[in-house]
Amino acid sequence: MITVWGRKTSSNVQALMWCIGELGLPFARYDIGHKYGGNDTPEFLSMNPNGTVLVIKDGDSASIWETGAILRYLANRYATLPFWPEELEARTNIDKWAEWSKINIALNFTAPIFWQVVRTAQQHQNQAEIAKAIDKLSHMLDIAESQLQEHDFIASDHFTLADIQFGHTLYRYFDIKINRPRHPALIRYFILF
Ligand SMILES: N[C@@H](CCC(=O)N[C@@H](CS)C(=O)NCC(=O)O)C(=O)O
Repeated sequence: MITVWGRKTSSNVQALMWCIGELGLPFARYDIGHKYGGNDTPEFLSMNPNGTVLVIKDGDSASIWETGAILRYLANRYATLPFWPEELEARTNIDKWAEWSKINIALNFTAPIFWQVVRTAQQHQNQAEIAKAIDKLSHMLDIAESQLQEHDFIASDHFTLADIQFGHTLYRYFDIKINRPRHPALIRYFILF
């Protein structure tokens, strides 16, 4: 049984729950963080000194934090081909796209675009900054667009762990009101999910 501490509105929790679903793992999840609080208690901080969500335990394992590490842990322990292949070169290719998605897509989207558009009152939004951030992200998405013109999924022609790290951010990207640049292969890929 995987125990998850993290509110379902967190994009990290969404990535994890997608992974748990794909791997068919039993789980229990507790809403922690943001409006639910609970991430500044001594009990929580003893599991994750950062005070952020999410955290998991697998059975009575030690606590694990950092979403990327958690996804890799679950994949190492429970996944099979082609989601997380054993062969080093194939696995590293997936890991490369997963890491790229976390660093380049999630970071360039969440704070500079999502928080500005969704969490900031309209009168405080800086439209010029938002447009600049969309332009910066767009150059990253051009790389994904080229990859998706060649492959069905972000790392290869199969659904893998990298699609969870990439796809969970797209869910928000396509859900909010912004001027999105044209990326037809990206749209084709997104509607698969
Ligand atoms: N690098 C960490 C980031 C953790 C993080 O910043 N989590 C956010 C939610 S996505 C958080 O805990 N925010 C404060 C809160 O929800 O109270 C990871 O990938 O797990």
